[in-house]
Amino acid sequence: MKSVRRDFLKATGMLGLSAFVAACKNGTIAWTVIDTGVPESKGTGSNLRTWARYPEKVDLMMLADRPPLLETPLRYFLKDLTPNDAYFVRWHYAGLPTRVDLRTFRTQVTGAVDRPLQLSFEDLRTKFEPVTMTAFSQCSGNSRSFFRPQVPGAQWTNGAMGNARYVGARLKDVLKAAGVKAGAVEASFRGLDVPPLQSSPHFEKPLTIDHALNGESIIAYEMNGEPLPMLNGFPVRLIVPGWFATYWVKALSQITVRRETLHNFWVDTAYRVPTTPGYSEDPHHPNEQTTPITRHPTRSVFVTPEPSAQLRKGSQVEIQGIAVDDGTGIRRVEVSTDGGRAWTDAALDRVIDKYSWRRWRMNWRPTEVGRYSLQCRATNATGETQSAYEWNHGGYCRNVIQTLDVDIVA
Ligand SMILES: Nc1nc2c(c(=O)[nH]1)N[C@H]1C(S)=C(S)[C@@H](COP(=O)(O)O)O[C@H]1N2
Ligand SMILES: [Mo]
Repeated sequence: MKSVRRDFLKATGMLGLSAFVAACKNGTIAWTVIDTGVPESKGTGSNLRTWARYPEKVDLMMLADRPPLLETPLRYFLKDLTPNDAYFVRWHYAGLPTRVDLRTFRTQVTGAVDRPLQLSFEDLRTKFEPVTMTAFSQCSGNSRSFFRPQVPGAQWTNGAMGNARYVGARLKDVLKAAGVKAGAVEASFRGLDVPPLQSSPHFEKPLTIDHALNGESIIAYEMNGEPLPMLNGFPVRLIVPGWFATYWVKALSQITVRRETLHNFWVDTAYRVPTTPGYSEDPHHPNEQTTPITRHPTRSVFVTPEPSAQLRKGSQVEIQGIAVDDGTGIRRVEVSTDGGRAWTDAALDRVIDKYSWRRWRMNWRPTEVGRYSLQCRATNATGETQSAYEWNHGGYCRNVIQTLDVDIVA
């Protein structure tokens, strides 16, 4: 399969705050397919793996091209914030927005409300108190390629995640402005992307009304000090901190307050996990009871060394990684360099923000030539930690202890 490289006419560039609105007014992106990328290995459909450059993005690992599934290389996780142009991308439908006119774009709030609203980008920026937060997001299928036995679906390694600083309006304030009627049970969220067939369901996800009103979720219009990239939800997206990115609806155009719970493919069939501890089930006897994916379980991931690294005997190595949970707070990260027999505490970097990842590091001097099996294990403030084995048929919510084999050479 031929890989593609995409280029685009950048409408925004590097801008000061005054130019921000003006640039966004013409938030238009022209997509042009030009040139080929460099195939890393062969594959088809959702298992394609090559490098590709999309509009507003650096070269990312492409798992699928239409709709784009783009994975962030590990080296971008060596900083507190993941750059917008390296942030991973996941859309379900090829009919994603590539052009948004801010003069006509609205986020509608309808359903069981006293005053239906039609909010422009400007309304969201100026009529509600701005909230700034750094939050971690991750696809529910992040790291799916490591499940054994293998499971179908996008074969992400560990790069379907990132950490960014957002500014936005509280979802609660927007819902209060509309006046949520008594008896409302859910608010649901839909973006500008359209399904390929009229009969396919819009990508629409619900939160319980209590969750939507808890004051934590925001409708973000700024990401790392810039407008959101088109591929990450320009002009506004929902941020549901501590919860998997499947709820972080991009190009948010419709909020519906509901008296009855939403039922669609995305709620009833996709994005569900077994109701068992650790969402784990026997590959030969999958669990019949499932429940929607929600919060991030406690987890740590190695960032460096990279899986392919060859390190020298006797050299000083700084192992680095990230740890996340649902916002309760990471208390401890331990590292083993001998396949899980002995564990040493890693040093935790400062707390960036409640729903941010926490970075960690540990010095290591390998003394022998050969293969070392590194492992990392995070524990959060409630004592939730990671286990050695978990499996589910969707390949979701992976948080088993990571094992990273590194080769030490003379
Ligand atoms: N409108 C819209 N929002 C969406 C999706 C989508 O297909 N359409 N996919 C969701 C899923 S499953 C993920 S993992 C994240 C990906 O966000 P990103 O592309 O900004 O990293 O967007 C979420 N929000
Ligand atoms: Mo996802």
